[in-house]
Amino acid sequence: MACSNKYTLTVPSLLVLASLTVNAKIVRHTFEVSYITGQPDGVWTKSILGINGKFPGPTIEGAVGDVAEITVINKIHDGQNVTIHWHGIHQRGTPFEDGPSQITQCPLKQGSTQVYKFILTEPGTYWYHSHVNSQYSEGLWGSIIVRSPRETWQSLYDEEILVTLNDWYHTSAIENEHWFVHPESLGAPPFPFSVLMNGVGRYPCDKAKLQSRLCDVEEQKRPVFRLQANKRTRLRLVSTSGWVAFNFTVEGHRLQPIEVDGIDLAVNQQVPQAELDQAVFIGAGQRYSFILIPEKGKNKTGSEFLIRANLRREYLFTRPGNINAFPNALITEVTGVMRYSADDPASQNSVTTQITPQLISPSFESFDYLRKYEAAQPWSSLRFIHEMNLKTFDGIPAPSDFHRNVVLRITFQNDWRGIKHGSFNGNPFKLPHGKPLLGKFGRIGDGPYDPRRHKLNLNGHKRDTVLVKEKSYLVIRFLADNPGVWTLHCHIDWHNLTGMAMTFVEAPELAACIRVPMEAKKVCADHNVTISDNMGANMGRRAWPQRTCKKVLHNHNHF
Ligand SMILES: *[C@@H]1O[C@H](CO)[C@@H](O)[C@H](O)[C@H]1NC(C)=O
Ligand SMILES: *[C@@H]1O[C@H](CO)[C@@H](O)[C@H](O)[C@H]1NC(C)=O
Ligand SMILES: *[C@@H]1O[C@H](CO)[C@@H](O)[C@H](O)[C@H]1NC(C)=O
Ligand SMILES: *[C@@H]1O[C@H](CO)[C@@H](O)[C@H](O)[C@H]1NC(C)=O
Ligand SMILES: *[C@@H]1O[C@H](CO)[C@@H](O)[C@H](O)[C@H]1NC(C)=O
Ligand SMILES: [Cu+2]
Repeated sequence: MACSNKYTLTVPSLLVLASLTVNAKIVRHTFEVSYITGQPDGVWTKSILGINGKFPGPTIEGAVGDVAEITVINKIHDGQNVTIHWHGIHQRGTPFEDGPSQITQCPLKQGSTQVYKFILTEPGTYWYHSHVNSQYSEGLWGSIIVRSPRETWQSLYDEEILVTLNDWYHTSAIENEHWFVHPESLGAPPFPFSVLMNGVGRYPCDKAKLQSRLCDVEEQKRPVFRLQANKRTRLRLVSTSGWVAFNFTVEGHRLQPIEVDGIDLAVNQQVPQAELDQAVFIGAGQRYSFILIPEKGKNKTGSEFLIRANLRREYLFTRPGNINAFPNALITEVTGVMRYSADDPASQNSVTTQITPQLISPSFESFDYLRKYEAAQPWSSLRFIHEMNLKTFDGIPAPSDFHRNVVLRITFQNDWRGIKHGSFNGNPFKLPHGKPLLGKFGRIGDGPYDPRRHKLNLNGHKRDTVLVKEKSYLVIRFLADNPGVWTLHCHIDWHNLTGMAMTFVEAPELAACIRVPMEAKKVCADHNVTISDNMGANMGRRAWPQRTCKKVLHNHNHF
């Protein structure tokens, strides 16, 4: 069966070397994970996985070279395990901090604590999310901003704003999973109920009431960013979606892309404003940074613009009997507001003195259905960013040659019970029980592949999450220079859940050199699981002596 949606793959592969700065500090957070109640789109729900009683989770802000030290405490009351994955963070030398449950770590059981500790090596926009089942669709996520003291495009902006987009479900992740992994779903994922921007949105209350759910129109909110007309803004966009992809635009502005998934882009500042793009198509897990370029004369004090995202419904599908019985109630558009306020003389002075641009937090206002904003332009009239035309700032091309080919065929098939599984090469991934994989080899099927047919865009197009269109192919070439076990999976959470995942073991001998810290052992011990230090022991290969390890790992950060 062809399913008309897109696949997102995560490649936690690392292409740049870490560098420690002199002013490195420790970025500390404590995350208490528990269920909270709330009404992100106006509809009351008890199935929100919050951090410290809030959804979305706090934004982690740090600088290149800083050590992130995040203490995660599992306070989920019903016995669910939890882990956190730091999406896009290289984890060079610290693969055991990466998060995938039962792959690189044992999950934290109820009551357990784990201190994650890793270095923020690359500047850019990242995010974190649960890596247990589909918990992140219940809100267990947040954003990560890593700044550089020498930010590539610092001269182009004074302030920053952060916009997140995601799909939202009124049914709990456990209900969704049970329903989806059941023949009756016919492979149609749980249909989203609404879409959120910065954790807020709206769902029709009349429909909610038909479903016996409490709903308050007054609780339907939108984020409002107050900016100053004379200041220039960097907008960081993060899609924390579990399934859907969005069209995104800011009315009255052009988008000058400067970063994608932590990769700084080359920017041609000579391009006339009218030739800049106005919109972007963004899939699950992806990020962008843009400089917002107001169209001529539009940055007037007092003017307001809609920040607009529309879910691309043509990539979703449903079937009768979906766990969401009201697919047509989905409001596909979610909006925020950008408001240019009067200049604040005090902060005007700070333009010159401020070293790090400030992140302007939004306020949240109820939807005002009567209010008129500047007429929204139809999507078809907007110029979209062409992903393949983006060039990296460093201009370093992709490796021109390769040593190993892996062909992954993305397929769906029914098992004997009639449950539809997503897979790579027809082998739905199954999580190991008990001991996590760490350094164990899984077999990867190699298929025929003809590089002559697969012309690569070698001009340096790089990112960690890519969209693979239906009935098409994508070639990923990366330098295997980060020893460890890494998960490659579909970032459409529902597809991953049924098996569209696999593991890469990079440089197994070297990976075996990396010592698993006591902290990881402790988390496993909470399950009465003992893990050995030596990942290589799992592989039936001879581990290298420590002396060799030291020499070869010389260039890798690790604790
Ligand atoms: C939590 O993790 C342990 C160890 O992997 C597993 O045995 C247990 O079933 C998990 N708990 C739940 C609720 O999934
Ligand atoms: C992907 O699915 C596996 C189960 O096969 C699960 O353990 C893992 O946490 C899922 N990842 C995400 C990001 O949800
Ligand atoms: C609008 O932006 C332009 C370009 O950044 C700037 O020159 C101008 O002063 C701004 N207008 C106001 C009212 O601040
Ligand atoms: C998104 O943009 C594309 C390209 O202009 C357009 O064809 C499509 O209708 C838009 N869809 C939504 C839901 O906004
Ligand atoms: C671990 O072992 C101890 C002692 O045998 C036992 O009391 C405890 O219930 C076990 N815990 C788990 C998660 O199996
Ligand atoms: Cu991710």
